[in-house]
Amino acid sequence: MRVLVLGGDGYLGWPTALHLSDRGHDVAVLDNFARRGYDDELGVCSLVPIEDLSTRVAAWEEHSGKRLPTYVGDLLDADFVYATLREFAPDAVVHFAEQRAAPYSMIDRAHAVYTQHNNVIGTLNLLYAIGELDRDIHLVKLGTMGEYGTPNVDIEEGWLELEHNGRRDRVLFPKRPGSFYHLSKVHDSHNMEFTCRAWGLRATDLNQGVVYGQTTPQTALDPRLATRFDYDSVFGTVLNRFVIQAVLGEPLTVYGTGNQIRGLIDIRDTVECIRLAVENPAERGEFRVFNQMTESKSVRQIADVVSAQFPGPVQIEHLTNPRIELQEHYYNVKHTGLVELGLDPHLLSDVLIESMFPIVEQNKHRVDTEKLYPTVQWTSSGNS
Ligand code: NAD
Ligand code: USQ
Repeated sequence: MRVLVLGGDGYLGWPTALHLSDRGHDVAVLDNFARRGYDDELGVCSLVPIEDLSTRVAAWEEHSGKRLPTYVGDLLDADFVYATLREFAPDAVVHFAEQRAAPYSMIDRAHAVYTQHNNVIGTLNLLYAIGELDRDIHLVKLGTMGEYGTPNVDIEEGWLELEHNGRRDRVLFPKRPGSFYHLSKVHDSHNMEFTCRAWGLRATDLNQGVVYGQTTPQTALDPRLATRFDYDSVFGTVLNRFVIQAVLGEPLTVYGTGNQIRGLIDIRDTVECIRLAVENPAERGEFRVFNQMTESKSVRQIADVVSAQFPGPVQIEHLTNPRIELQEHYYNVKHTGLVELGLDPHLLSDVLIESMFPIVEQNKHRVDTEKLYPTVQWTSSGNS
């Protein structure tokens, strides 16, 4: 299949492009390098050095014999989006290309507006381009488990069978997200569901949990193929940060009680879930939702696993939670759809965490420890 990967220079987009290419698909990559710009703005960089896109693509061609066409531009530029779809003519578009850090979206008004404008309008431009150029294109879009929040009932895969005052209906599962970033994903989901209903588009919304890990079989082939590994308090995600903090001898920064529970997924399962979604498209007019996570753990449990595996002393520090989020709550998520398509999950294991320690050890001199502590407060509206 011809697959266009939007956000293909990012943490997940790059290894996904390689995985799909490795499995025989004709893959192209689109990105505007906004993510590299946030590094400059925040004064941080990936723990593992990453090459520029042209070097990455050349390295992949050396290893695989396959050339990944690249499209450098912004999803906010509708003409660019239309021109790219016309030229590459994909069967599927995998959409990772959004601002994805909750703390970044909560810095102040300007960052909240940027996040929602970038994410919602970028996706809307894409929906229009697919709607006008080729309604057979399957949109595979990265959503997030955080769209649901932490409701006091079981979380279904996107849809809920509802009975109310003696009548029944199938409705989108109620959403209660916890940041302006997570809200942007809810707005995207509604826009996608509407275009499936109104225009007969086919779309899969992948409500993904927190990703951990940095290596896939393809990125491991050559250091020039490495994907990014974020450690800072804005873009670093919880398990990756705890592994890095352990190696640095810094305390693991558990926010609040640490009893807040999240869905997790290994980066190798992320790329495989995308392949499964691409190769098993939604029907025309169908808005299909999968919960893309493989297990649930509390933040404190994650800290305890990392601490138990690290072969040295580890301190766990409970910080005042900078976020507004429930810290004691029910959490039970249905996530069978991708397993039914063939996913065989890598669950969090001692081996996995142990394999992450050496990567951090090799690169720890690149860490600015001042960037480890949280600076963005959910209760503050910032200086906009
Ligand atoms: P990332 O920031 O590393 O990658 C996103 C890429 O999209 C970047 O390379 C960026 O430059 C590009 N981009 C952003 N806006 C763009 C625009 N307007 N036009 C063109 N390119 C643009 O993020 P990631 O961690 O790889 O996440 C990818 C997707 O997966 C995001 O949508 C995110 O919300 C979702 N997701 C990530 C995680 C996680 O733990 N990393 C978990 C769940 C869902
Ligand atoms: N947390 C800590 N200590 C830390 C960092 C985080 O206790 O040092 C806690 C947070 O308070 C939160 C949980 O860990 O309760 C997860 O935080 P995170 O930063 O790992 O993840 P989050 O902000 O939710 O965002 C990440 C990605 C985002 C994706 C989301 C999936 O950045 O793109 O959408 O995970 S989910 O959480 O399922 O919505």
